[in-house]
Amino acid sequence: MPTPTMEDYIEQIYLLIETKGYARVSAIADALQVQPSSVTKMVQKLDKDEYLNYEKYQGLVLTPKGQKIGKRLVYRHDLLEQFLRLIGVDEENIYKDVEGIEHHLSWNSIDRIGDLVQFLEEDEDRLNHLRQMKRSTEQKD
Ligand SMILES: [Mn+2]
Repeated sequence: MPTPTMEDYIEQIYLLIETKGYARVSAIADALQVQPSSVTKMVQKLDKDEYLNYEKYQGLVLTPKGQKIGKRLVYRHDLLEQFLRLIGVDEENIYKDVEGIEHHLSWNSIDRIGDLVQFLEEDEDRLNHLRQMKRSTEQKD
């Protein structure tokens, strides 16, 4: 299993490849706000662990194993954002909160949150009820 840091890299590399078609060391460094030298180091480790193939000056490609986990990590991030948004968390907190929790939940919890998101979205009344609760809680604060 990849560590949280490895997960962040695989997630960003997958996103970059999905949106731009390629992932350069400099773009990964920007996305994760780390030094390019740290990216090179981690990319070499991810290559060794068979998540990707890295050729200096030629860029990198995810292996099928890297693609599979990358897809799940991006799904998990998006699901958690969707969940926090649905329950009424303020927009300014959503990204940071997801980055803080995403590595620390089991896939079991992710799946149950997925069910809950579906449950809330299925019926407008459920969401309205929740929004009403939010309003009355905020009035008390
Ligand atoms: Mn993330």
